[in-house]
Amino acid sequence: IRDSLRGRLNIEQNSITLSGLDSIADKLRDASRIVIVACGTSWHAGLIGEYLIEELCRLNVEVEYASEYRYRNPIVSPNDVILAISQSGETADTLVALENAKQQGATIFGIVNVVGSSIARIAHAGAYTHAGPEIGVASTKAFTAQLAVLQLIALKLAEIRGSISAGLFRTLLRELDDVPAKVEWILENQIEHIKTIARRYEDARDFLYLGRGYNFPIALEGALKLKEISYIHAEGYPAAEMKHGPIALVDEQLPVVFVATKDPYHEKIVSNIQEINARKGKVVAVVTEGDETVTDLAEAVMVVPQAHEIVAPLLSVIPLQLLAYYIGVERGLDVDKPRNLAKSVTV
Ligand code: F1P
Repeated sequence: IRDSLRGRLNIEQNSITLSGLDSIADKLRDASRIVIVACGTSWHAGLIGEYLIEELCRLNVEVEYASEYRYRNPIVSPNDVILAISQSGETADTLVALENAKQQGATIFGIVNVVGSSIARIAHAGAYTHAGPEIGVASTKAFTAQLAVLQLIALKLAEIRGSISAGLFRTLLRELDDVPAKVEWILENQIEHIKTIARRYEDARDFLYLGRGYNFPIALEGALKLKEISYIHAEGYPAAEMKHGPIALVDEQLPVVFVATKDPYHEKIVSNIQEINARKGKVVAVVTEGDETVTDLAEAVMVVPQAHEIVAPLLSVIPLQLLAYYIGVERGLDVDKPRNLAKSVTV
């Protein structure tokens, strides 16, 4: 995260430097919509990108699985700006989706980690995530770096389009600058505790992950990490969708992980937790430091420092990545090389 922000976030000057974005500023000012195209973890980052850009820039955003976008017949116009997100920059589905959109005149902006990769080359402009090489197959630090870059893009775009107040811009810049230290706090203070939680749930057959607003894509990502690293079936859902189906799964065997950091909908999440408790599900929650509202309702809580709700996903995903990792370790699995997964899905 620190490397993704370095040289781009200028606190003294109260500004953001993203030369790739500057080069397509005219396109972005006039764009009627942005389409985000990605796969897997990168698609989850894209969902947060949608929430950020729609909230801060009041610009229509669609998020597409590249693996579907390439096979259907989407409407693409020369006014579209496509944000392509990919850790490897080589994912075949994303590459083909972009080639199709480019042929139809869309402008492609790449958010990739690997310098000179195929997606970086096909893009008209872009911003590298600078997350360094991922050692493991499952995307983890690439995800947080993607979120950091998306935050910068949304803020810069909001500035270009004049859709953000000077006060909120300044607040979010400072909040972003504080994120690396807060992540360090989580790593220093939560790991031993998360290991204990992992031991308690390593035998579970299924997990449910729930979140609302910015925490919904984090719930999806938490579930995906658990599937990838621990081979435990896990589903991520918007918290309010629970009553439209998944609640039928809840019994005393099921751990339900809530991403329950403080935000404007906190009371709603608390009542969702009570609904799970009433059905004897095992509640695990990611909560904000100092917030006690969930403590007595959960079997276990993982704590993250306070942050503005727009920036909070960068923090709340870390305990979920650690939980998946330590459950995988407890189960004796090779967490860096999960079975059946490839670092770059090039076919
Ligand atoms: C997309 C992705 C990863 C996942 C795994 C398989 O890759 O689905 O999110 O963790 O490595 O590929 P990319 O386009 O972001 O490189």
